[in-house]
Amino acid sequence: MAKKLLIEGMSCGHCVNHVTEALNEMAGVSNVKVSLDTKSAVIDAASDVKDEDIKAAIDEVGYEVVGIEEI
Ligand SMILES: [Cu+2]
Repeated sequence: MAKKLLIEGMSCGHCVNHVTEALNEMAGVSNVKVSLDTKSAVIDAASDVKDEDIKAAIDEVGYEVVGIEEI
């Protein structure tokens, strides 16, 4: 399913790359598109990908997921 992640802490293209890589490394996550303008990411997540695991992966690279919406 498609999900939109609201992410705090990104300030430049490097941040976008860090977040993009962290999401791409997750099993079951594909079609990662991270936007600095809207401080968000859109991903396709397999049904067994847990929101808490997404939050942990983003936290690990230094950013914070403040919201996850199904879209
Ligand atoms: Cu940056």
